[in-house]
Amino acid sequence: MELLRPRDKALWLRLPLALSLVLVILLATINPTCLAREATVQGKQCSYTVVVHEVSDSAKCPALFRPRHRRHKTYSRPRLPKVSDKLVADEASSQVNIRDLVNKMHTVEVKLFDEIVKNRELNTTLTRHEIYLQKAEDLMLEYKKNFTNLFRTLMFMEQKLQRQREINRDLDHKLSNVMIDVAEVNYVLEKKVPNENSNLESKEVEVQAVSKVRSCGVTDDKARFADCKAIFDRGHTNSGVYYVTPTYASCPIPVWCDMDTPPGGWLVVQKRFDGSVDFNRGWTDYKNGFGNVVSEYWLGNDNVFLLTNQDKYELRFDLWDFEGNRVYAKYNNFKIDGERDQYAVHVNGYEGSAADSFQKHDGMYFSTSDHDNDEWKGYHCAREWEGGWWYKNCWFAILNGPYYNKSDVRYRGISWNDWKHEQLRRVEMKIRPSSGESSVPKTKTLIAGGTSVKP
Ligand SMILES: [Ca+2]
Repeated sequence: MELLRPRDKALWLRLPLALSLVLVILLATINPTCLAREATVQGKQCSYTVVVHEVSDSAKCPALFRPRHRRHKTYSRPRLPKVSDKLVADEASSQVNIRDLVNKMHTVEVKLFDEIVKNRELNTTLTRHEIYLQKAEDLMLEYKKNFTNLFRTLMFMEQKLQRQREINRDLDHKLSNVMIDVAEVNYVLEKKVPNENSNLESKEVEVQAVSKVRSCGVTDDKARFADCKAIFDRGHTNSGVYYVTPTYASCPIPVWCDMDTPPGGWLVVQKRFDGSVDFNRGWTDYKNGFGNVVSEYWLGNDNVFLLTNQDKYELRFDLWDFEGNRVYAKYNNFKIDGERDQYAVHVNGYEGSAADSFQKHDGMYFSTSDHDNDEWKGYHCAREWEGGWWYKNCWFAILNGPYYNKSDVRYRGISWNDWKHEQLRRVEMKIRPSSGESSVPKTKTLIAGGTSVKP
């Protein structure tokens, strides 16, 4: 009984009393009598005793058992009350009902006992499951606690890692600055030819084509300058020879940077002033470039192609005559195509003091003494004018013809028709990243007007 709950125990204890009360009521109903009666039922598990108290006052008995009053004056022998057959039958019937009731009670008792056993087993199972559930809850709490600790540890590690990253970025930045300084010393300042105040005649810096330079030993990308403006922006304001590395080029090439012509940072692609370099050359020479960067040179169509296609560039011509006059023509948009497109020139957006003579060559292919790409059928402009150029029919401006050290010549080799029809003393072509949007048309556009020079 220890496994029974208190409620079950109380029910079990009250059950005989309740059954006794029910039995008394039944007996009082079925067989009322003033006599005390006892009934004892012996069952397997329990015994019951039913007591009906004797009625002390006959007046309280049922009317059936009340003594009859004498109604006659004559005496007659008193008659003893006879037990009627009906009462005998009722008593027998009551005994049978009691036995049936006892049997039923016994049956109910057995069923109740079975239910109690089942309930006890269910309670045992429930208790076991409750224990399991409690253990599971304990494990869950433990896991939750461990997870919380792990999460806090991860957050702490993440914060540490973030701080370490910030430290590394700071160190990388400082290291980069140091490397840039070192690289500038190694690749710019040490290779930089002394400025125009020094003896340039003693220096020789051959023009190099980026397509031919394979091994340069430069590994630090931060030391690469795309053009002279990038060098100028780094604070190098003296004109001279610097090394630039166009996009897609593996090695730097030497160029002359004009830091003096406003606003500075001009990369010179052509320079002539004394006729020391022969410009009457074939396709390959103009493709790769030739001459001396310190003196006269052609930077090379491949180099110019890479430079003018890595960004938006503007082109400037500086022109000097033999009288000491200087003019310029600037084009806000300039680029040339690659070799498979015959280095076609795209130029527009003129401004300057020389008047426009070059935009009339816009869209023209490059021609040399061994490549006739001009528009004049049956005539080879480059061969006749002895220099590579973007000939049309044949030219409005020409800068690569023969150098004549005087202005009064019949066949001019360096000339700008819209300024003056005579040989020029000095000329420079230079490029610089353009600040404006490019408006170079993709199709060839020939500008009418001007004077086309024919032999
Ligand atoms: Ca032709």
